[in-house]
Amino acid sequence: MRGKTVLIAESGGITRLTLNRPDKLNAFTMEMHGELRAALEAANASPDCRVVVLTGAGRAFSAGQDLAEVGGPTDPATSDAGSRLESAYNPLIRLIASLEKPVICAVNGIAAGAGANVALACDLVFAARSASFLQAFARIGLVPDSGGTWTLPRLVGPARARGLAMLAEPLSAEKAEAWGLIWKAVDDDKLEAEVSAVAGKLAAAATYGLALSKQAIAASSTNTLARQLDLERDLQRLAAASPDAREGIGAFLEKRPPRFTGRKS
Ligand code: LHQ
Repeated sequence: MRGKTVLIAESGGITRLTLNRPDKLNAFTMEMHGELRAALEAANASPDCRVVVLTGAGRAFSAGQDLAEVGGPTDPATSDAGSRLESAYNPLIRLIASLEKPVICAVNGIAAGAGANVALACDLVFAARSASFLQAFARIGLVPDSGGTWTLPRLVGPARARGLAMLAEPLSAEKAEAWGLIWKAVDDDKLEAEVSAVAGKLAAAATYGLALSKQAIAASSTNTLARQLDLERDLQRLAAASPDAREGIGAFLEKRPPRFTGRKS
């Protein structure tokens, strides 16, 4: 299936979404937001989708908001950037964070502005060694958005978050891995194969359990230990009642590999 600004490929439980405006470094337009949201919602609703891979066409992952679309300093849309966040970026970040399937981001090249923070909202971030992460906002007088001011300090600590936000210098994939910003930096020519292997593994995993794990880890950022223990109790009860947990435990006892279906019930 081919969208205009987002390419969609579905195979073996993997939904691969490719941001597709390579001549503009996959900068986000409202059209791209619409197509990406629709594709993510469809993936979430489809029992055939067990994992989503998000990547970019060409030499970049994404350069963030298409600045031509928000116009120059006299364009009213620029002065109400907040409504663009409210209507497009914030729902996208919430959707990725609440998606009931793992979302892998394959950062194939530079991820700048909101492009960086969309990548960092994903569950597992792999980056090509030549890729970099750029909180470009300060270069144009803006504030990191798309969850960046929430994600960055949690992943790398406030000192590094302030440095990234204020200096707006590119951070290499290797440094991003060393700082704990991403899961892994991978040689450029191995990115696709490595991401496909991990996606294949997740496509055969206990999807519902992964969704509950994602939910628990997200909730931990505002929970006390006591509340988190209560949440783990409740989520474990749900997970343990699922067919995949019964299969997983049964397969362990029978000394055979599990065959997970990804079904909730
Ligand atoms: C672009 C863009 C771009 C349009 C490259 N837009 N064309 C939310 C809500 C509301 C308002 C504002 O913002 C936000 C969130 C945000 O994301 S704000 C941050 C927006 N992003 C940026 O500020 C990054 C802008 N891009 C760059 O700084 C550079 O392009 C980077 C460093 C990413 C890459 O540099 P180069 O490798 O030298 O590539 P280039 O600059 O030559 O870009 C190639 C083409 O892509 C070029 O078009 P052209 O027709 O001249 O070949 C650029 O104009 C276009 N492009 N980013 N964001």
